Amino acid sequence: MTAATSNNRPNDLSAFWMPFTANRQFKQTPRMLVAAEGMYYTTDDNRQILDGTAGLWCCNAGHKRAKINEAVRAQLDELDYAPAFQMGHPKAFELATRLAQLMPGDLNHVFYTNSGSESVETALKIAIAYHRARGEGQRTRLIGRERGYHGVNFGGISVGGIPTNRKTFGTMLGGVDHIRHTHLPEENKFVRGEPENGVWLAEDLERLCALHDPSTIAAVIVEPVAGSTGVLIPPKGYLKRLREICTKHGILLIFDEVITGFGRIGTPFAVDYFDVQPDMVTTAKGLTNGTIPMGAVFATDAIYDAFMTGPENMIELFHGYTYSGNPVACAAGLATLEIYEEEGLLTRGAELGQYWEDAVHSLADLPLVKDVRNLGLIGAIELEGIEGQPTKRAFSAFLQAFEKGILIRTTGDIIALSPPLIIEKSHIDELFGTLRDVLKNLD
Ligand code: PXG
Repeated sequence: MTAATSNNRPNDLSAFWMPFTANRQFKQTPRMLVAAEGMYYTTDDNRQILDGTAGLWCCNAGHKRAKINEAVRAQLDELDYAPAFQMGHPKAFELATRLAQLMPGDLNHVFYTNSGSESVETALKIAIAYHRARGEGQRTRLIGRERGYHGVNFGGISVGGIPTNRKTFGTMLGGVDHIRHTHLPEENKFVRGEPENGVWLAEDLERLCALHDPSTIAAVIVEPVAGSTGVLIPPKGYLKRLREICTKHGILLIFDEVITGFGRIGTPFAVDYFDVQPDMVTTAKGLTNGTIPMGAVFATDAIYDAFMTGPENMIELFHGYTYSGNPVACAAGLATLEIYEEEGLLTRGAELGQYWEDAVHSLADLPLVKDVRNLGLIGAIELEGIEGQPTKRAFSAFLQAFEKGILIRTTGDIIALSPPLIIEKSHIDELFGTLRDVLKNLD
């Protein structure tokens, strides 16, 4: 096997089993990124690719940010690693305090993880343990939603609702059920922003409460805006109604903000945008601008306090990761938050939102476009699939877009866009100009 240098195409691609990738197809015609700066990636054949997806929804401040890089370098020289259990280091506390200040309401406690998937597992476990700590140990059921994405671990795929991510992996966690998804393709076609129709979809939670008895349900987890499934914007009032039903039945509400967190929809969190206060929030991605893996679960005072009982020498929650609050990740997180604040990035999506919305919807006239959706700096273009060959048309758009110099994401026959929040109007023009060219000529 030949060793690769960062700028040369490796001779052997077989050892790396690539995640969520058509390995055989990719390895026949690899697409390699070797550098990135600002809004652009550089390929190994030295082409500039406009990043329409912020990596995988994570590089919200754009690429190669000097402040983050310097903070990481300095941290490695000062304290590379500190044990995470029964020991601390200053930056973990400093970052948690800053995060808690950024998050509205009384979501004042932060549990560190290394990814969105781990944040989800952590929140689900805390939910069940919280009820038990309060003497409601019968509350063990977890409710997710059809088409939901909550990462790839067993808890996450159990509450998740994307069939391909579940069907080959056995029987899942017990005691999980799903409310229906929020997509109304006929009523809400080509809607700009939040659809007017569909608040009633939240009542589906009452159906599951009646079926299971609400006193057996620990938590409901939803993405405020469903991302991975192809961007589904919640109908107006829907999340508020979910909150009301959860509160009425003593069920915890968890917002999975792995995508919506850190400015994606024009406010720091979806909690701000929708003005709904969940009991826990899961995050990752934008927390460190994608540089060093890190996630964080936010919990309310009430949840944290419920665990702070019993003998003080006892561990209150038997959960955590070797890398929970890793010093290098904390340094990256602190520097990232500084950039967000200095550059006003967490509200930039609101300033640019109208321009972005007009650009996304400018594609609605193309014959293959079946629906267009948007919120903040998220956009989705749903294509007519090719009969009997789902995903093929959108993937071919992805390949052509990459050839023409833009990076987009596809899921099924839906194109999802989520650029770095530093995007300028000229980049939006470039992105949608190129995408129109691609879609116009697509088979
Ligand atoms: N929850 C949500 C809502 C997510 O979107 C995860 C959990 C899992 O995060 P990790 O860090 O474990 O991957 C995610 C991840 C896409 C795409 O293109 C979306 C994700 C990941 C990769 C690609 O839609 N979301």
